[in-house]
Amino acid sequence: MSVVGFDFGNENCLVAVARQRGIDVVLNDESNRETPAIVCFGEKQRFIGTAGAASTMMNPKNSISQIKRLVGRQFSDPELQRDIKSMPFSVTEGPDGYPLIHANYLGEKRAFTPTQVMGMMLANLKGIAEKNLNAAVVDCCIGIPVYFTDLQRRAVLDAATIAGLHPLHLIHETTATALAYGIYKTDLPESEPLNVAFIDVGHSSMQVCIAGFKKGQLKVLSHAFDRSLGGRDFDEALFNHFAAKFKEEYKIDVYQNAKASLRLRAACEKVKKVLSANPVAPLNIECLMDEKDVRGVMKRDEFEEISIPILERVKRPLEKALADAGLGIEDVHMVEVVGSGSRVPAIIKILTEFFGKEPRRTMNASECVSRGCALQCAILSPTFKVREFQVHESFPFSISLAWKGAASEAQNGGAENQQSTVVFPKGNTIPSVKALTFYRSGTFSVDVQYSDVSELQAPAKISTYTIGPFQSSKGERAKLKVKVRLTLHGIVSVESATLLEEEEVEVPVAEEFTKMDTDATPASGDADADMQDAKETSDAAGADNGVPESADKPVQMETDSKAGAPKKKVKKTNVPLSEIVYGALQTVDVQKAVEKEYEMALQDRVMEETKDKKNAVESYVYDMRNKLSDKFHDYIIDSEREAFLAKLQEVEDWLYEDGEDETKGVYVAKLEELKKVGDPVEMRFKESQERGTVINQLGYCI
Ligand code: ATP
Ligand code: K
Ligand code: MG
Repeated sequence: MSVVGFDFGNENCLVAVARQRGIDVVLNDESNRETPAIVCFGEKQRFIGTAGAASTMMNPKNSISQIKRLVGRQFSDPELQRDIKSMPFSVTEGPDGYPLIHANYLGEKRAFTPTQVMGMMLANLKGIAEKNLNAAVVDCCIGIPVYFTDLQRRAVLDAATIAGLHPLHLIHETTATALAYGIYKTDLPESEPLNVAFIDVGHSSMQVCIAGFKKGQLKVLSHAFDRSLGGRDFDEALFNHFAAKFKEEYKIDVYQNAKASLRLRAACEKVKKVLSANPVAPLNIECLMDEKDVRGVMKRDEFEEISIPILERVKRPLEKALADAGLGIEDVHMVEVVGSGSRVPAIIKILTEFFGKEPRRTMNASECVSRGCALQCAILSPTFKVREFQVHESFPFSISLAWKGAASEAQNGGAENQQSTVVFPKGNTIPSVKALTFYRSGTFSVDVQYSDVSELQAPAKISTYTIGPFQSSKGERAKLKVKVRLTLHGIVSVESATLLEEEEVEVPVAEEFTKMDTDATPASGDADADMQDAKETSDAAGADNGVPESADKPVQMETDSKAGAPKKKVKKTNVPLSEIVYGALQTVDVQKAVEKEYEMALQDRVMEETKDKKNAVESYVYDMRNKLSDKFHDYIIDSEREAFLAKLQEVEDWLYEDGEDETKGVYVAKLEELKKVGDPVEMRFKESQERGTVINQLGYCI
């Protein structure tokens, strides 16, 4: 199996692989460690990653970026609405209320879901890993922001499926960073934990994680975030500043021109980076719009001035992380800053003031997430031996189960009797399984929902499960145990429903019973009416050990075969379950997307090979022409040389005219045609080199 970690950034992606000697961040085809998260749709193929970034300026409207902002979100999401305003490509509302991305591809208007586009990018990253490992990559860990909703997490899994990847763990980016920080430390305390605050400021968001480290383990104490505070916001502030300035000074409105906007934004990003190390930065763009060259300058003071609305928001997640961890400033022993967006000096200033100590940069700020992901993958992989290190992850949201009360079931119009209970409170360990007991007389449904949507831009309801049909033997309300799972990826689902029936059976020993159904009776005196219907029975992670009732044995009897005294036993029967996850792709749609991706990848490969073959013809022409006037000169008779040179010229002209856009086979044939003439010349030259003899112009040995 492959051991690979992916940091899928809103701007930059990194791939780390585990080798026996350690973790390496690998280079892409262009020898960069960072791969831009861009897909550029072309006339004949897609350009992804660095190639995509290179095509963006030529083809801004068909260059899709910032996909992390779009996956798993409703079109009406106000954050998405704000984001798409500054995106140069078209995003519209699909029939399901989710965004569709439009691009011209292969000369046609095409629409793609954000999940599909993310799949394209992941496939590209998978290819980078495969080239470096020289092996197929399927198993992996992918970093995700801690604030990703259930739906966003599902979208990442679907994107991974489209890319042919199988994530063993979608790990929170800051947790991956904390893991990469702690696993190599040999001086971690035995008892009192070392508390470290990790702050990641990326392209579009800021995340904070406070973790307590002890020898051999880390415990996440809290997560906090601002979903819309990152490096790009500074670019945008500069962009708006210069756009207004140029409108006045040069009478140009860059907002009306996708290419000019893109160029100005890129220039503003550069200005921001220069200002991280210098007090002043110039901005010059030739021919920005209407053939006008523009000039400007920005001082760091002024930059910080126009960035105040952004900088003011940095403190909030810090305060929240501290409060949720139940720590005071003095309890935070170390502050580590990562993410390239944190290079803005004003951010460091705020962090220093807040924590009363200088934040440190002991980690590789751009690589730590991918390294942590690869480490986590190595931990989960049976093929790797990794230092013993436990990660206790904490879930950032509170999840409830909601249902209509059983009391109303009997009465007419009791729809209002909506009840709910928190199944996984905020801070719950990941992964975890819990069981609830319901007493029902017929098919019923439960909703999985966020307990508190104030921190989220998402509808409260995640999914609905219909449980049934089932038959109670006595015709009364049946007792059902419903198991809910919070997976390693931070996705919640109802996993199984089991009908529990007590029966009188002959059994000799009683000890068999003690291990099951401690929840046999609902708490009758409970003030909360909900508890009549549902009762939490096990809460620790894996208390149920996550062992689902096996599907092929729908009826399980907890009885002993030996005869004995009559005893109450419980018969367990699996109850059918149907699931609706709001906004999630259906399995068939994912499968269709897998097929489409395969087709597009094939088209890309054919085009790449065609380009390679065309290039081979072109370089043969140049190379042979040079050699004919140089080292091959004396190995071909003059008249033949002249003819060959003319032929080469003819092919060169053809490459720029009729042969510009040919199929792979045509280029292969053309190269063969040339080689038929050139190869004998080359052979005579080689033979003479080997023999060290002089050969006359006719190619005969003297
Ligand atoms: P996210 O984590 O939000 O998904 P990402 O991981 O792609 O995004 P990073 O690569 O960590 O983001 O950071 C990218 C941001 O860092 C960009 O906005 C970029 O302009 C900014 N950045 C890079 N270098 C510097 C610098 N020297 N000074 C200021 N900002 C910088
Ligand atoms: K990154
Ligand atoms: Mg990042």
